[in-house]
Amino acid sequence: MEKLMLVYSSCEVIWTLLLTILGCASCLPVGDESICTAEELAKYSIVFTGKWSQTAFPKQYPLYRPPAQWSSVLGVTHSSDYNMWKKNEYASNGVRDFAEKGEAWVLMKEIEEAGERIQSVHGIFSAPAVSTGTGETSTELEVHSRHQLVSFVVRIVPSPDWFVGIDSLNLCEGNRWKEEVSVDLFPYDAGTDSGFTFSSPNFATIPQDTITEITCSSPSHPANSFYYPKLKNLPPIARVTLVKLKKNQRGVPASKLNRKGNEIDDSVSETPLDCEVSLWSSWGLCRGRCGKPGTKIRTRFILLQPANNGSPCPNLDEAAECEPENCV
Ligand SMILES: [Ca+2]
Repeated sequence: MEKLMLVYSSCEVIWTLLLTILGCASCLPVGDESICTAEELAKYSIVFTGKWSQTAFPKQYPLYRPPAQWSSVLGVTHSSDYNMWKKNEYASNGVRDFAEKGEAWVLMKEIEEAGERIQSVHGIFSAPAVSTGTGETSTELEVHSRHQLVSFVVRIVPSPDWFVGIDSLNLCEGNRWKEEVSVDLFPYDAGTDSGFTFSSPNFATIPQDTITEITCSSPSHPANSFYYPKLKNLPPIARVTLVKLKKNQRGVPASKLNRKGNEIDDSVSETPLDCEVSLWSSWGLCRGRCGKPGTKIRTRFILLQPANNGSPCPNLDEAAECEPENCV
């Protein structure tokens, strides 16, 4: 593990395979779903692509301090005896630290312990952080026929405790390894911080809640950064592609990377954002001459500027007839 920490802290080694447990895995109970008779080892490239653009997610899109970006990718190849994280279950302390602060140490310790205790882990992998919402990062990983599942997490930065990731993606299909798998990613809430918006201050959720998917309607609160009541579904906020590498091959085949723009999947999502205004102020004083109708005015202000052809803002002031008071 010392070696593992060192490698991770160097931030340079993209491909790491550090916990290799080959000895006794066969004496563990194995569920039917995890029987893999493919070749023992397979290598994959994994490419994480952010799709967190201001066009796709115009509401409260973080532009400064910090602008929208992604943490490093932290992942593990494992058997069905281990779960890094799971929807509707409680996040481990490690996942909490990673989702809230991008700190990997506790999570790596948990993975190491699972590897030692129940030999459910084959290796850890990590890829560098992504400095923009739409950037890309990649690394390689190795799966084993008894550890054919891939899980990872990437923190959404900035956010209270939000992340994207994959839970137990099976790369084996009977007697063969899958050639290529792409998965659209959507935001999750780790259930450990109650902030509503990307830049909410720290506010621990007590008691801790389970991990939930954030959708355009849940949590159902207009203040939520992903709340788009007119949408049916959020556009994907990221995408991950795993491509099986040939033996001794390093890096992602160019053909797999250069076809962006030709796929419907990669079209740019434009999410309309409607204008939101405050409630009306109370009516102002009635002004006018005695004996004649006067005018009073009330105002409201813009809470959210519209974007991408969302409904424009309505009038921000309104006048009404009234009877002047204290007139001369
Ligand atoms: Ca939360």
